[in-house]
Amino acid sequence: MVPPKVLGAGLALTLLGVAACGEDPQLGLDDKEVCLTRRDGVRYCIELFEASRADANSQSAGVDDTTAPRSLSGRMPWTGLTWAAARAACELKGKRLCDFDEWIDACDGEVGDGGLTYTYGDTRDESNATCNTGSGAAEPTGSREACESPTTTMDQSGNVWEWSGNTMGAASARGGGFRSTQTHQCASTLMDISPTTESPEVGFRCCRDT
Ligand SMILES: [Ca+2]
Ligand SMILES: [Ca+2]
Repeated sequence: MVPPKVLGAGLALTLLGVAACGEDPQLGLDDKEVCLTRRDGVRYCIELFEASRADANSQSAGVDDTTAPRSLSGRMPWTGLTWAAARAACELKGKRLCDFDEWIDACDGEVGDGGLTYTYGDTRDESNATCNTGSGAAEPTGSREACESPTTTMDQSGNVWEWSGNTMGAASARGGGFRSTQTHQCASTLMDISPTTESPEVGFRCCRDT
């Protein structure tokens, strides 16, 4: 039998190894992301959670607009900012917004045109229990465990719409929000919204090149 203190040392080394990559000095937690293959064969990483301010928690979206956003569970998402402000926020940590195909394929689980209709499946959940799609307010990131895509991203359907695209021409808000009982498909785009709109229903998540 292995002595407990040896097991403890091994665990400590493992945790150190994980924490060494992108450790946040304020929270001591790493951003959560998954790295996938894009349609052109290039690898990229997309954050698992909608972005939240560095000082957000489960009750408050925070007020710190100048520190890099986080991608963590249990934090109220950062909303009410323009597409350009969302892109700038991602750039604070060397990331960018997700491009159309990156965002969609992470949501639908299949590289290319195919994939799930909603992040949780092909049939719309009329109970609105799977994702936050039939309520009056945003929820902390990752609140609905079943609102998970095949690639393990959370809340791509519902909760808050997410700014995507890295040029003004490609700017769009995707995936539906907390009021979107019908339009929370992976391919859903918020119509009639200018990139300069600041809406409490629109947030973002960041991507990066590998
Ligand atoms: Ca796809
Ligand atoms: Ca969302």
